[in-house]
Amino acid sequence: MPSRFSRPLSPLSGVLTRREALATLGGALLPLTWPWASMPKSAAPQSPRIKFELQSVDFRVETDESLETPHAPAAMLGGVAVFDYNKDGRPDIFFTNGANIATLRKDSPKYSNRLFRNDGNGNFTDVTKQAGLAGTGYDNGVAVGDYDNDGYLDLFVAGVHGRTLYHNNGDGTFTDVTKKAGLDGWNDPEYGPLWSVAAAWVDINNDGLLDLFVLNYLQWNYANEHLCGFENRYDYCTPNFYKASPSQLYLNKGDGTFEDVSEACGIRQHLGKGMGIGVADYDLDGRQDLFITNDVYYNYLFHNTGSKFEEVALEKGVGLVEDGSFVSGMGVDFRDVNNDGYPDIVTVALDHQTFPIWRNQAGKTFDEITGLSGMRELSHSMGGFGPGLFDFDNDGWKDLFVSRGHVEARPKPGMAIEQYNTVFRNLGPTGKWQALTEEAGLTAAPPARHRGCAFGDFDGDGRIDVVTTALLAPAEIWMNRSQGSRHWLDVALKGKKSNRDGIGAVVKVVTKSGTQYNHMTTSVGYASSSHGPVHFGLGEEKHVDLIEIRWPSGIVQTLRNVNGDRVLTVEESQG
Ligand SMILES: [Ca+2]
Ligand SMILES: [Ca+2]
Ligand SMILES: [Ca+2]
Ligand SMILES: [Ca+2]
Repeated sequence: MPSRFSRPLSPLSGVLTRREALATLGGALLPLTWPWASMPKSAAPQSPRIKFELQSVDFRVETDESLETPHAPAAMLGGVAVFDYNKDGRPDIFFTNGANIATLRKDSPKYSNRLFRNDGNGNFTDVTKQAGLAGTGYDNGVAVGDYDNDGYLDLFVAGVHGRTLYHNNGDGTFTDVTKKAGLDGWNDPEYGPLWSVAAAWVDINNDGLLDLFVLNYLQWNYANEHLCGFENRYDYCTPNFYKASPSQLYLNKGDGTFEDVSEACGIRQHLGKGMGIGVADYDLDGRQDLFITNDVYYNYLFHNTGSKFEEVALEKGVGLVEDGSFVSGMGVDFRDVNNDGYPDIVTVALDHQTFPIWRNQAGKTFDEITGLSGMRELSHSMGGFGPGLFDFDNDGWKDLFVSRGHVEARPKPGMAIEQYNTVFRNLGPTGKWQALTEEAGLTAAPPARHRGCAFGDFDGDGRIDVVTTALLAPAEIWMNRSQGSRHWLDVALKGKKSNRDGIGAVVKVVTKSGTQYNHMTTSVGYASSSHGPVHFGLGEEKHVDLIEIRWPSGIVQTLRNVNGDRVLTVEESQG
């Protein structure tokens, strides 16, 4: 373990939750609503509703599915990335895609991964060939991050028995540098070929270089597939039929190469069936922690101690849902939902399992509030893959978008295979959610087996738009057309001492209406990646009194009296 994997930082000061305050006063009674540290006055249930408008895009996920002999990977594809690859200020879209399931090779043009350049005015142009991003294998997930800090965003593509690191050359082209970087370790000497569903860029040791976490799913191979029947017809098996895999952690050496530190960091020992990676510093000690959802198994919470990761999910209350059962944990978003400064955890699962939510209790433990927040009832009949916490109506409270669909392929009694997407409006101080599907315009596309979702402001109007994928069905761009003249501020980070993307930076925004928190991460949704400025809805406030940025380097930067309704680029100060 390199010695530089250590940089103690003092916790954020001045953040005291209501629970902490109560604890200080010796109060044992806990509020039934969320412990709001601050309440933007603008939030109210009667505020403008969230509305999306469907825009088509010429892409569909090709899985090579055959229900005569279903093969597990064909149910799990669909990672998508939103990122500005050519630095023109407009976010572009990259779709991962499948291949021949038997050979895991892209033997037809229909299997090509695709890069769509955003040319403005709603035009997306397919530039896959020029960019060199067609790919070769059965690709599942994608992670965006500028690993060499040259200002151009690079791509890691995670696949079934294969993976690729693409270096962005800055001229619209990418180069496959996987081998040179030492990231071709998909064939594990102990566990065999790995099926990587997703990955996350995160600076684990705060040295200014993004490290890479690769999340692996089941041990699978084509020749020995399990067949599971239902009324004499086959469908996808549950994960219980497959063995777990180790995940991988690669330390960025700063010279274009990476070192596998999975074992030394305490990651490899925890075999899992990983589906989602949430990245946040949940205890505000300045070090990035990781939350992993595992499919029909315990979740993992990897606490970063500065020298390694300690798995603390059960002791922190997030290892299982509150009834103690395993659920099909899918994607995750690890963000502050109630604006108390502590990142909360939102995951999604299948029908009848609900979408679990854990409230971070001052960085010490988590309480599951799925029932308390109303989410249990709202999501009971839903299956989800990708959750994303963004303030879609810019009222100061992060809402939850979920790309929905069932993992199985054949309809069964009481089970919807193809589903609409849903957005859950955060009702602010009440701690409740409002589910919007048809009301939000999301029935404009037919129900589908939705998988990936990624987020960004495609048209620069300050409203966060969404792109979703679906198996063997058209991808969907959801342009945000929410009504009302709510104000907003996008904070685009430019790290100097910290990593160029500012991944891990915590941004606090204070207006007359209250205080909000968000942080920079690209690991959102299922198998997907969203790289953009840190977004804040400002409600009725046109101005921000204070912005405080806590960079991963430890530098704290403060800006005062900032006008809203724009993208504010902040370069890391000298400290
Ligand atoms: Ca780069
Ligand atoms: Ca931490
Ligand atoms: Ca909102
Ligand atoms: Ca927009």
